[in-house]
Amino acid sequence: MDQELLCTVFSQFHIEEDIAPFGNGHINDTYVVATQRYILQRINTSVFREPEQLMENITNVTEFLKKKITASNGDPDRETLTVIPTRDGKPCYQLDENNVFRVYKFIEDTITIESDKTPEILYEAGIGFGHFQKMLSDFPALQLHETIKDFHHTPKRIQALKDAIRRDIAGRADSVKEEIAFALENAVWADTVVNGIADGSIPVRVTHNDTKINNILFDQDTKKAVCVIDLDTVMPGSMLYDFGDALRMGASTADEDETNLELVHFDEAAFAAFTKGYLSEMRDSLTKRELELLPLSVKLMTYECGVRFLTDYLNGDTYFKIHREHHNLDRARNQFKLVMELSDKEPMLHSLVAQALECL
Ligand code: ADP
Ligand code: GN1
Ligand code: MG
Repeated sequence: MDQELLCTVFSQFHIEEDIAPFGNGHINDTYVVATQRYILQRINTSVFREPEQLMENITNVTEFLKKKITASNGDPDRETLTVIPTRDGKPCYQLDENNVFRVYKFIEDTITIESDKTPEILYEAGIGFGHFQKMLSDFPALQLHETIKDFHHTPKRIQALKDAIRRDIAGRADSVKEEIAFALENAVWADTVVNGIADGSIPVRVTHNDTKINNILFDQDTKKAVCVIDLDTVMPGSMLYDFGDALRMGASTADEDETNLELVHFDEAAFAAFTKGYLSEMRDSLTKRELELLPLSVKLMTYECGVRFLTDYLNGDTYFKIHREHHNLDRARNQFKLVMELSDKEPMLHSLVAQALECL
């Protein structure tokens, strides 16, 4: 976007300059000006249709977290996001229908991890997401707006795939018969979590719903998890979505974009490390059923993501940003390779969960 326009947008936010007298000079008048860095984000309004509801969720959740962080002697400006309101007190600035902006305080001295996922980082990420969920365990989940309806409703994602196959807008269905067959054959266990939520055997909690490891800021020196970010999809859901989605990417030996499937494997050591960190925060809150379903949740979220990529490919790449022609197909294949491995590894993952519980 144009720099001048960005400056105009930024000037709509309530930014306080801190200017104070400084030093003991006898001649000049000396002041120190404290400056703070900020994050300015344009909200993707084609994905998030109700940005005001989305910002209401984020404001409520971060204010709730700030109280908890302060009560435990943490730093509320560092351990959760700080929404900077506009000059007229709104949580976002609407330039026009498609240009809605928000500002957060920049959290300094942190890094995000893209591909360098060591077991130590996975352990810290488990603590980070587990702690986030634990702090929100008494937030009234049903007060949150559903910012994307049925976001992790896997059967509806399968239905969307079937609709895309039937419409075949981009004329690609014939060329991906194998991937379509894989997706539809595996659909049998895909309703486990939504059914559990519907019959009450899986509790509804506040969930993040997009727990990529790069949605945690880590301290640049200690590499400890500092802050969970990217709160656009915070909604009522199951913790299984967050656990599974974090390991979908976190425990893959390759990036989601990797096309050489020989390099794509599910790494049990990464799973064990994340699980230990996550359960160190959440073990006392989880039900027996949730614990039982941890291994399946990883396969489920990986499968669901593969289905979403394949659907977008069939729809002519309208949702996920792509950087090359068959990018979404490559991503779907990558995810399905992991699903195949995860089916074989499920018994092993159960024993790793049991081991993690024993160690706590
Ligand atoms: P997206 O939804 O596009 O993934 P994010 O909200 O995750 O957007 O932000 C993108 C990147 O911006 C993050 O990966 C992180 O590097 C950086 N970032 C976001 N918020 C902050 C913040 N408050 N302080 C420092 N860096 C941030
Ligand atoms: C999107 O925005 P980002 O990259 O954090 C998507 C996730 C997918 C992910 C796949 C709102 O996340 O659900 O798992 O891509 N977010 C949304 O990489 O659809
Ligand atoms: Mg992000």
